[in-house]
Amino acid sequence: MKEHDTIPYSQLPDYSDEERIARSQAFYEAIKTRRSCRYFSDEPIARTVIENAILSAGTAPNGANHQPWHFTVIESADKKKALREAAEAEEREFYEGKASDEWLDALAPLGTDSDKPFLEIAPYLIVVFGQRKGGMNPGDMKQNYYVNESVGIASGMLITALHDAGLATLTHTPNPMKFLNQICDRPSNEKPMMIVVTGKPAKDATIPVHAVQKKPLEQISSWV
Ligand code: IYR
Repeated sequence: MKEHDTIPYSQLPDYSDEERIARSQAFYEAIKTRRSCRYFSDEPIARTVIENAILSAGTAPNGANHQPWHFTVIESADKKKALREAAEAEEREFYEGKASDEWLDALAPLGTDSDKPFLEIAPYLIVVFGQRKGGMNPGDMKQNYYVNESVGIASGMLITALHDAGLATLTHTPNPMKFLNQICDRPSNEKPMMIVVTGKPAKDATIPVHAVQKKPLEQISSWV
């Protein structure tokens, strides 16, 4: 097959409207139980689950199909410790000065602070990188396009796949997070976008009530 050939798009099942409504409803029921979790169990999780979720993320729509992402899964205790130390140092600066009062007020209902024990407790920290340069093939150094959008969508799909496998996640974004390149041994043209902390919730995990309130359909959509 050559680069410009086409193949039929024939993989979508032809559901009835009724089936589509039932399936979309069931999906909503499942995804609305997703929460950002800040209390993890250290129970191990099979590596294949994470690999499958990354494969799912890798199917995301993206610029020119360059697939401008890389996922580093941190499982070693030493690396987790190094990441926690670096992230907490940034977070201390954030909470103790860098963040505006308005920002701190907005975070108050979540009860977050600079202490991030989950970074050492959770079995996996998936660090998501966006590649400014790359292309389809290993070694390519072509310009990539819509990197933020592409990696944002892929990260959403990663989180959705992990949730579907019954795992809790937290998107964690210390700022700045360039230290992740060194910990993950990634080149400097890759931009760390977020850490997806992954595992089972701790037995006594709680979530802030603030996080449960979702905007109703009328507020988040309009039909024209
Ligand atoms: N990165 C910090 C602060 C933080 C910022 C936002 I916006 C949040 O929704 C949550 C936290 C932290 O992780 O504590």
